[in-house]
Amino acid sequence: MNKFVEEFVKKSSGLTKPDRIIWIDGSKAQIDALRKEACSTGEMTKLNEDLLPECYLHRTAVNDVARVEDRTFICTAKKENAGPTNNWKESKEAYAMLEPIYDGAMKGRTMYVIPYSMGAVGSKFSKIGVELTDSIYVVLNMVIMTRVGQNVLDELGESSDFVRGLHAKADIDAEKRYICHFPEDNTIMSVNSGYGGNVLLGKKCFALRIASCLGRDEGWLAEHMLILGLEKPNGEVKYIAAAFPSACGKTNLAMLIPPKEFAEKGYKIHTVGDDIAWIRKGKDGRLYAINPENGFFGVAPGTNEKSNPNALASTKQGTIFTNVVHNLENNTVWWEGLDKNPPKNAIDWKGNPWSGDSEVKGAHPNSRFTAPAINCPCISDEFENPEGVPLSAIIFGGRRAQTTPLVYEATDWANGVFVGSIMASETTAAATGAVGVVRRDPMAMLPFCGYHMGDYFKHWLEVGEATEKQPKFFNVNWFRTDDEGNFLWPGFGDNMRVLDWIIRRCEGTVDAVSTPIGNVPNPKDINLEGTNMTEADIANLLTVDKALWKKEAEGIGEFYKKFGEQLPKQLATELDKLNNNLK
Ligand code: OXD
Ligand code: MN
Repeated sequence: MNKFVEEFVKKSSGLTKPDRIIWIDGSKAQIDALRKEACSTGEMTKLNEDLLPECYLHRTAVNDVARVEDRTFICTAKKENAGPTNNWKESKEAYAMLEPIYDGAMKGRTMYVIPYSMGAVGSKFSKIGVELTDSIYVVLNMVIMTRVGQNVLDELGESSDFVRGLHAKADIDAEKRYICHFPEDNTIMSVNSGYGGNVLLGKKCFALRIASCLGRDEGWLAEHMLILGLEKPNGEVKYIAAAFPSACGKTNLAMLIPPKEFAEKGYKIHTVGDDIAWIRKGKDGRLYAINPENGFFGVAPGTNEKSNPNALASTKQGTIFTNVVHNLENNTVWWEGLDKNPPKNAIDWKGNPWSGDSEVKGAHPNSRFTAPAINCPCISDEFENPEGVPLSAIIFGGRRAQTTPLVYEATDWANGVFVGSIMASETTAAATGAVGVVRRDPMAMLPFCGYHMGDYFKHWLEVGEATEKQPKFFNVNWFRTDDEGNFLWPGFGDNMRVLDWIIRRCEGTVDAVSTPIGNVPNPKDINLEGTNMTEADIANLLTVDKALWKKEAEGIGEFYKKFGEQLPKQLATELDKLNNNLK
């Protein structure tokens, strides 16, 4: 027992007034009992034990289906600590505002105390959290997504060094929904939601927003990145971390299946993580990364045997499905894009009778699976390695119909940070075919950076200065289209062809062509074996249109103005260099 944890539980239960308090020890018996209880109240539904063993279905309230960026706050003493890209509240005012909302919120309910570790228990990378919640759904998701149990408290010992999280469902009132982070107190308060990204406090709230602040103070990086290992035919494995905004294919890239021609030669991809990377310098001067999570909280629609067989396989056991279709024919689940056989007799994500002939979608577009990482057929042997994996390359990427080539390489670390800082993703205005609206999303961290983004860029630059053996930076864009809006690049497994070039650049075994924005491949160096694409197609995907980039540079200049004095000089210099190169 840890007196700081006890104090936190006492203070929080004094406020929320639960009928009972249960400590989660992570044992199978306790988890099974909670699953039973959740099924008895209708909070969860047990699925077909033969087809989906130990799998459950849950439906959230219809007004509570996604992360709520407009109700997510960074609460600090001073506004400038949160910076221009975050919603801010003064800490004391935020606590005072939250208090009446939490007061008595757990009356008639049970408070569960979840001690959890982000990262393998005992690794020097890892951090401990304690989440208090009145939701069994949250407990059972946290058990999949993090390492939960008594061993975490044992590891914590007498230390006060843990992140405090208080979640209460309250009335799921969207008007009183708040996801508040107090990085100066290592505290998270989430109320009036039951949706994963808002309530599984280990994920975005701790592992990105709070951890980005811890990383700033302790000299490491908390990033919205997948981590994969690329095994070459000689058995050597090279590791890559890659940041993409949500819905740009991180889980698919992390679990990529190489095209036949590569697989036959012995190329393989090993998944270390699909969403979050904690990165710090190792003794040998290289950067090492861990995935602090223990499961995948993936988007279900579009996941199928072709797009991502490894993700699908990961959901076949011990998985919680949220807001998908309940197939009553065999008590399993279905979602749009799973296969071409929607069930005839089913219940949709809102709980209404539904069949494949219905006009409306059966699964919510943001319906999810929470699956144990260990289920993934291509999970890396290094997944639990407490030392992490050494990074050869860091990739940034977004969804751009135009402008950004299939792949380009930054010229050095500062230029790489610049490339990450100007990341953007387009929304497609499909009806008119107009060019999409660009949202700048630096390093895919816009919704997740817990402090001033200008300082975050500075921190990235400082980490580079302290790193003797730096990984190389690249930018990719799988989403370039032709004039009719057709994708020019097949994506999915074929992205292996780009990863192959990236690794060869890291090894110095292939040349590149200099452009105003960085180095692009010679088209002949992208291995097209087994495709019907030509070198000319690749050349077309690699063009750097100066007129478009001049417009882009203007947009970057506008965006950078937000950061005022806190924009690091090196980044302003990088923008000047880009403008000069474009002259
Ligand atoms: C996200 C997620 O929204 O990973 O980025 O859930
Ligand atoms: Mn994410």
